[in-house]
Amino acid sequence: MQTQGELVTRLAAPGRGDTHCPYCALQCGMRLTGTAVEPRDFPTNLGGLCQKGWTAAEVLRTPSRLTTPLVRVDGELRAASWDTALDLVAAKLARLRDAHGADSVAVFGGGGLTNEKAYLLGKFARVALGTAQIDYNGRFCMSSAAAAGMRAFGLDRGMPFPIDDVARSEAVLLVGANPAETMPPFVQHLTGALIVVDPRRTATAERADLHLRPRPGTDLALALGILHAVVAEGHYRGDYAAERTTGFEAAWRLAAAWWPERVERVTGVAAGDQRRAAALLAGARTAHILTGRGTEQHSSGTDMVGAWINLALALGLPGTPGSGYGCLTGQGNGQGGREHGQKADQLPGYRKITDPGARSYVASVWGVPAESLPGAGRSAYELLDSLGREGGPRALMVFGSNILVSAPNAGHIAQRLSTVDFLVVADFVLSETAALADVVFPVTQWAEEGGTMTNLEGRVLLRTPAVSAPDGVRSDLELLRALAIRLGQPEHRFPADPETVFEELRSASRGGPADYSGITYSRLRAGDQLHWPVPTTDHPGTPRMFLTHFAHPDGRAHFTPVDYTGPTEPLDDEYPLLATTGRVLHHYQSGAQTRLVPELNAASPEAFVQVHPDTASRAGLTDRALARVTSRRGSTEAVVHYDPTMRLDTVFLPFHFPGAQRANLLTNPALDPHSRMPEFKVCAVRLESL
Ligand SMILES: Nc1nc2c(c(=O)[nH]1)N[C@H]1C(S)=C(S)[C@@H](COP(=O)(O)OP(=O)(O)OC[C@H]3O[C@@H](n4cnc5c(=O)[nH]c(N)nc54)[C@H](O)[C@@H]3O)O[C@H]1N2
Ligand SMILES: Nc1nc2c(c(=O)[nH]1)N[C@H]1C(S)=C(S)[C@@H](COP(=O)(O)OP(=O)(O)OC[C@H]3O[C@@H](n4cnc5c(=O)[nH]c(N)nc54)[C@H](O)[C@@H]3O)O[C@H]1N2
Ligand code: SF4
Ligand SMILES: [Mo]
Repeated sequence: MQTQGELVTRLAAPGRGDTHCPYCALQCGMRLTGTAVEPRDFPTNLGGLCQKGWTAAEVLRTPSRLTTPLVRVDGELRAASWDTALDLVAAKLARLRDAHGADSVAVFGGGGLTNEKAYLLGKFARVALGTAQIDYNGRFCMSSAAAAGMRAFGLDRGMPFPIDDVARSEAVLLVGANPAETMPPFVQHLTGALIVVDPRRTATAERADLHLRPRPGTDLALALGILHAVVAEGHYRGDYAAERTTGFEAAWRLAAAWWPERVERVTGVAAGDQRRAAALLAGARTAHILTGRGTEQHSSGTDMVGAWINLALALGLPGTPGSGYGCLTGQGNGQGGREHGQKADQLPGYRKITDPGARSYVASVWGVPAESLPGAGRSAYELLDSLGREGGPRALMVFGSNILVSAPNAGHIAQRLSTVDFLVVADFVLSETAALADVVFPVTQWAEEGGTMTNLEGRVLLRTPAVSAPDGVRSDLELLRALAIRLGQPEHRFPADPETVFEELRSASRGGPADYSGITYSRLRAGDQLHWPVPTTDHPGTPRMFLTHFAHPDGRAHFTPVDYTGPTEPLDDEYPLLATTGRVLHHYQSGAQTRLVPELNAASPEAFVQVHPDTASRAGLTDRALARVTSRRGSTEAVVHYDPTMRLDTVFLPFHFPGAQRANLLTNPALDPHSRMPEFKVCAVRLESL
């Protein structure tokens, strides 16, 4: 076994042009020479890149790049100077605040923002605007895994171990994740026995030793079935449970009723396969259970992840060297973006905004009275749903999200957005959401600016500017500073230099669960590999957490009693099929960036519905025909893709496409009670020919 000390590796200090991919949480190392991309060795990608990474520089020089602020005049967006746009926005926001109170202005952030941006955005909302109404797209992403991790371990760091532990693992159970398309270089780390849980036969499932194909929305029952098999076959690690956990008995009382044959009837996964999965995991000397959005984006997502964590605890994996449970965080800064205060209930360092000690500490760093800080605000969907309503916000500022395409029940959200008095969007391209705005600010992109990102392993890395920005654009930090000053804030309170902002973030996070106080730009420039927490500048970082104790006050991990309830929406004659949604290799999220890259667009030009040929022909549809897919909330158009490996009861749609092709016109905004995550991964639909 390696000790923490030996694990702290030092990479070669980054050289000129060295940066990281703008997209997902793998944060693959790359080098930009001019605008040509080359892969670079980094522990997550080991010299590999996916096609999105290879073509990432295209978005830097896209003809669609915004280079001047836009202001809506007589219904049309027209070019304006920075001063005009800034003065207009500040005056409008101040008027709304004076007339209707601070909560009349809302802020929506993103998990792609650097730590510095996420931190300053949270501070801008609470201090410059004084609003409680801030949340972000991470609520739509890994929030159920975060809530389940908090409940089980007392702390949420997506992977509490470095990625090379996965590479050495003898068995990996991947639940609702398709890294062969969503993080291709990650697949190099899957070298042991692989079990994949996915209703579809994905490119990842193709590589598996065992593919379990549950009906969408039934994972919780499946996890209980495998736990049942683990206990029934004598693989339960009672010694580990006694020493390191609490609560097994209560969790087992519920799981005991879910023997594999009963689970088979609910999930469609053969009892024998459940037992094989249990035996494979139990027989491995080291094993990992990793979850993705497929098992998290449900109205019972927190309990679903809780059920997989219970299984991991019964097998003795969390906090055991070489083994563990982790969530595959998705966005570039999906981890850091959930730690520094752009969440409705949060202050920097992963502190709670409702905790009086946290409030007074952070207020002292910010130089404001603790009483002036607002309380917790609404969660992302609830915030968007409240726009323009009695008591809801009348203005919205968006940084790093394209909600018109990516929010659930998108038709309804478009209607709510149309009722606000004032919509402000910062972006580098005219996303579908930006196109609706009253004011659009053109900002710098990844390779043009500095800042830190925290990848899916909790590893903090530094991006330094690799190319210069076009004339006319400013960074998000400069934009926030300019607005804050116009809103009456002292200049020193809103620095725009990333390193200065990071210095403040270090202080604000000191002593919090996500403690960054020992991280400095100079350590990162020297190539240090720093997984948080890093409480002092000579601390080596914490690649592996929980080795001696979990973060609950009793030092133990907690089993959670969870039971199967199933998806919110019933199937009936009108809506007889289950629709699930997700990603394809060539597009990123709402597609705002990747739809501008010709090579990616050519590979994946339009929305499709992946369906079993028999299911399609029952609806009168042939391969490549145009279909209408309809749910209780709306209809979308998609080209039929026959796939004989699909379940007969399930169709799949990617959510990357705009307008009438939006998968989110269908999705159900039923929210998980703990994480407030919407049920993106299952809703009832019918198929028709168009
Ligand atoms: N190419 C590409 N890569 C990306 C992104 C992107 O947009 N495009 N986005 C990044 C981000 S932000 C994220 S969050 C990650 C997401 O990465 P993943 O979690 O890998 O992506 P998804 O495609 O959303 O969902 C994974 C799988 O869940 C399955 N699934 C659907 N319903 C269920 C269910 O009920 N149970 C189970 N077990 N599985 C189910 C789907 O069939 C799908 O194959 O990807 C990151 N990487
Ligand atoms: N049906 C369905 N819907 C889903 C999902 C699903 O699986 N199914 N997944 C959900 C998940 S996991 C996620 S993460 C969300 C993601 O969906 P979105 O939140 O829409 O994410 P992006 O498409 O990445 O939008 C980012 C926008 O911000 C801009 N941008 C990028 N970086 C910056 C920056 O640094 N500053 C500023 N100001 N702008 C920037 C980009 O150009 C783009 O317009 O979608 C969710 N929606
Ligand atoms: S896997 Fe993710 S980080 Fe790596 S190149 Fe592809 S999109 Fe970029
Ligand atoms: Mo995500």
